[in-house]
Amino acid sequence: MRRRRDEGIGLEELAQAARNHGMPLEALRYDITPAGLHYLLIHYDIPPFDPHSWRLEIGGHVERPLSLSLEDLRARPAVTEPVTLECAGNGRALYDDRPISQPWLLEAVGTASWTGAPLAPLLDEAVLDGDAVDLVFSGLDRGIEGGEEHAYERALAVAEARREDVILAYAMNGQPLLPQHGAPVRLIVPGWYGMTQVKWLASIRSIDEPFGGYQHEVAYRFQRGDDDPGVPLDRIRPRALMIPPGLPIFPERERTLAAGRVVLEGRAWSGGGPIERVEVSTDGRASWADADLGPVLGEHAWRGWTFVWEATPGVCELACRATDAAGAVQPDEAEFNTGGYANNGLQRVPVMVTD
Ligand SMILES: Nc1nc2c(c(=O)[nH]1)N[C@H]1C(S)=C(S)[C@@H](COP(=O)(O)O)O[C@H]1N2
Ligand SMILES: [Mo]
Repeated sequence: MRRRRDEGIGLEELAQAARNHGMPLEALRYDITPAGLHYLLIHYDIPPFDPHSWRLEIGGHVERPLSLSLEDLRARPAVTEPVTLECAGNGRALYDDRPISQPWLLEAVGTASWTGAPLAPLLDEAVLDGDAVDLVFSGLDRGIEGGEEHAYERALAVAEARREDVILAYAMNGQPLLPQHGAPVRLIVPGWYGMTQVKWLASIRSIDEPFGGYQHEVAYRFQRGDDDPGVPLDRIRPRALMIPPGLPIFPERERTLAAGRVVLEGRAWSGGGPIERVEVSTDGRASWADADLGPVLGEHAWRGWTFVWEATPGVCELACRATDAAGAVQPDEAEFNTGGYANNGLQRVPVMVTD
């Protein structure tokens, strides 16, 4: 089931959009997104769980399987880190042709301060077998997708899972995880798109061959056409967003502002390294100038930027563009792919400037 942009959205997509809200772009003003404003993506239903009887099982190809309670995890040394999460489907509804799924515009992003136990020491305790290839993270939630019933599961290669900033998080912004964000415990893999950040974690299984689950083999692949086997999505591509300036017009959400000095502000992030440059255009992408970058909040958190604009009367189109430390630059338009993923094409904000 596919839909063209000029066909608008249908009730199935509205059902997803009503469950899974985005972050209103004005919330780009906060370094750390208040939990209630952070975007949400839940494929199936929020599963029931009891924090007192919840256990995390670590097993499969390991020498010493572990079974941990929430108290066990909380008793371990903790790490707190600001991490920007973005859904791989962010921007999907802006492609000319897309699959029917979550119809994001640009708002599937947020940055929380996540606290949890680093995963690597737990893997050391369990002692992975020498033949371990992937670790499979299973959620408590189940559903049917592509006609297959399954638990939500994603895997990581052993070396990636052992990175010191990969944590099993039990707190978000200093509070226990909310049900919708994966309580009691979720995986956080800084730099990777959202599908990796398994919520409602139930088990971690060490396996001796590459994982072949649905969310790897069918979903979350960048495929240029139906015959292209594609490659799995992994790290977040660079993107800058701005807070749409001026006043919104209800319900169209067009913008209007008075001529004069306007401070544009926004955030930029990338899973490919820290943000090194943000450029802004106020003339429909004819010319670009550098924005001022704000402080670095953390290696895997978005970076604030500001740009002073002398707005003159008329209709104009604003845009912003990020470059990361690896030299990756946001494209004008992202490349079509059948899943509607990784659309980091430029945000364009038409504004009516009045006298
Ligand atoms: N168990 C489970 N984990 C999951 C999901 C899910 O549906 N089930 N959705 C994933 C996707 S696609 C995204 S983008 C992020 C969203 O995390 P958030 O809702 O806390 O923002 O969670 C990921 N983890
Ligand atoms: Mo996602």
